[in-house]
Amino acid sequence: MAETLFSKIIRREIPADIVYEDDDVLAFRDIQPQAPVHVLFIPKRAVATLNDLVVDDALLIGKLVLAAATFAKREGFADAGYRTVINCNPDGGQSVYHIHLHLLGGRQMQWPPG
Ligand code: DGP
Repeated sequence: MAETLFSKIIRREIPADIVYEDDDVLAFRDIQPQAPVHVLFIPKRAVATLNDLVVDDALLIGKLVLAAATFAKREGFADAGYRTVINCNPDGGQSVYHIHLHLLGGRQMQWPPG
């Protein structure tokens, strides 16, 4: 897959407001926040889209979700609630082709999202 700017963020070649990191996952604040809290959780091993996942990636994707929940608890808004989103391809609104989980919190979310 073609490298994206998220690989440069992982390598600290471009700046980002990094808020969480473990061996497999990095998280940083979205540059265009859609909520008071808007953090992107990415695997350090790049996968382009949800469509490219294979069974061996299941643990990695689980770790993204767990990292988001851990962050929400740590920041104190887990009980109030939040939304997680993974966009896929153009109709899903994906613009960066390094899979990422959006964590949105700090306000009431609406449904349907539009
Ligand atoms: P998506 O549309 O699901 O592919 O989300 C990509 C998100 O990435 C979008 O909300 C804006 C964010 N983004 C794009 N470029 C940068 C960047 O250079 N830094 C940060 N922190 N976020 C970025």
